[in-house]
Amino acid sequence: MKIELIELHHLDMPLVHPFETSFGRDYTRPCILVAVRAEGLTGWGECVADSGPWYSSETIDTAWHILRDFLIPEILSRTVDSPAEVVTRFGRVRGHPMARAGLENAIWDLLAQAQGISLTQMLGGRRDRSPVGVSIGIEPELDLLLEKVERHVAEGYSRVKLKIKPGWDVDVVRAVRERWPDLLLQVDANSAYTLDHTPIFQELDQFDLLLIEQPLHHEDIVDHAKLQAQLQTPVCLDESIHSPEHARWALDINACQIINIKVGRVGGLTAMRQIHDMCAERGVPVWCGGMLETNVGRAANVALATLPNFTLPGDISASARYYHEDIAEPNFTLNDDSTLSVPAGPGLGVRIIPARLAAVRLRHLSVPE
Ligand code: NPQ
Ligand code: MG
Repeated sequence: MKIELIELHHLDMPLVHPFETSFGRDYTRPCILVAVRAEGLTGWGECVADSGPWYSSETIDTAWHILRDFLIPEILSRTVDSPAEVVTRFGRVRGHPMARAGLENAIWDLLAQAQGISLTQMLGGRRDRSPVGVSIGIEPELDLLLEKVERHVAEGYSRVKLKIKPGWDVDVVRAVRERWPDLLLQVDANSAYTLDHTPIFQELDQFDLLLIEQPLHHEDIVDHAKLQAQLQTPVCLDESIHSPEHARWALDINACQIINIKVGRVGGLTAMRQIHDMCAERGVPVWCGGMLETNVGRAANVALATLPNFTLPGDISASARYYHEDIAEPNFTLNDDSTLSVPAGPGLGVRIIPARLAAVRLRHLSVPE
């Protein structure tokens, strides 16, 4: 297909509930939606960079720059018939995985639509639903956190992830575990600790957690290997894994027993699938991380999490938990078995509502104009 037009839409979406992690509290969520047009079809991809370099070093503005000045020119007016060609063309660009993923994923949607198949089919997924859980931010008080867990368990989520940081860890996990002895429970530190805190993680061992996510430095694998050797609970890496190579390095030194795959953080659906396959060969489970996506990114997550080695529930909650009015339909709603269904229809299976897109849009670029 000859790529005729590429558009970038910088959005700012008001969140239903503010979300607090060890790096701050957010009331709105920005993103860049990438639209790629060819032969009367439009493919969509979501770039999950944030306004500032908090979770990752990428930002909305770095992604905009890399997309506009380096990635878009690689494929505009060219013929693209497979995602692999896009990955090859982007090979000259180092870093900036979220920017690359936004555009590569839009190409996947476009090519799936052109073939009349779903993104799930194109990826090789064989399920029609993906297991999901809920990620709960740091709350001002323990009672408020317990109320939130209560609400989400009542809604039907079978797995809960708690954000932790020094001073908000062992007591919080103990309180939740005492009240819900059988709940699938895990924690995410977003790099808020060092090896000096090893005794805290050894204390957490008693609570039968599914995993401890990214306890140490955001680029580290060596210290994580030292920590994993002293724990029963599996360490899971998130921030440290930016590519299939990082995943291999981490597994080779036993830095973790589980990997959180975020398609943006690893640079697109092709790299996502490489990491998935390599982990499957080594018997390492993976699960789909979340970045507070709109229904565009959510649809991609639900599709990719149908791959067979996504055996743990993903951070992919129902749409209504994040946004009052999403820019795409249909909304995702929770099934009785704590899953989200893959939408029917080709590609991502969601359609953009142009008036809603315009209402939350801060900036727009169209090439050619
Ligand atoms: C994680 N996500 O697994 C991330 C962290 C995260 C659902 O816990 C704006 C930009 C908001 C980046 C919220 C979840 C974010 C963000 C959370 C990253 O570590
Ligand atoms: Mg995480």
